[in-house]
Amino acid sequence: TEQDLIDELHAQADSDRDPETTPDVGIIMGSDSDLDVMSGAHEALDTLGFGEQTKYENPPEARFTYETYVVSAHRTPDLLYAYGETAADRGIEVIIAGAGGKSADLPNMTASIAYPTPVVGVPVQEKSVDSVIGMPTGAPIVAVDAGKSFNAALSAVQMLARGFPELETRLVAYHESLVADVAETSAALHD
Ligand code: RP5
Repeated sequence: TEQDLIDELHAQADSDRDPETTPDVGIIMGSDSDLDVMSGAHEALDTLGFGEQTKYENPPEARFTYETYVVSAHRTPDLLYAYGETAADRGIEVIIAGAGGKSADLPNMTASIAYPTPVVGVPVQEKSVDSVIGMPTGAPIVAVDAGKSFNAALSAVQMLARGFPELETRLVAYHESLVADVAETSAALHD
C-alpha cells in the first residue's frame, strides 16, 4: 500500500547504512505510462556504468546506482512528500522527476520538498513544459526539453560528478565517444 511505501522510505532514512551503498540517483515519475519516455534516463545511466538498485537492502554491484519509483503528485501526495523529505537521508544526491499532462506538478513539488537536493525535471509531453520550468524565484529546478530524459540523466550525473572525479572521467569518455561518432560519420561521407 501507499502507507507501506511511506513507512519503508522513512525506515531507510532512519537506518545508518553506509551512503556508499545507497542509490545515488532517484528517478521518479507520475505514472507508469511515463516509463517509455523516462527509460531514456535509465539508458543514459546504464551507458555511464550506473547499476540499478531495485531493493534498497541489496548491496550494489556497481559503485554508483539509481532507483526508480512511480510517485503521483495528485494520486499519492503523501508518498510525494515522503519521497522528497527522505531523499537526502536515504543517500539520494540528485533526483530526476518526470511527469506529463497540464498539471505536471511532480518535478516542481519534488524540487520544493527535497530542497536543497537538486531536481532535474522532465516534461513527459510538450504541454507540460510550462508547468515544469515555471518555478518562482528561490525555488529552483533544472529542466530539460519535453521527453529528453536521457539529457536529464546526463545533467544529474554532471551534478553528482562534482564530488566524484571518477564520474567526470566517465562523462568525458562518453562525450569523446560522441565526437568519434560524428567524425566517423563525416569521414564516411567523403569515402
Ligand atoms: C501525469 O499524468 C503523469 O505523469 C502522466 O504523464 C499523465 C497521465 O497519467 P496516466 O493517466 O497515464 O496514469 O500525472
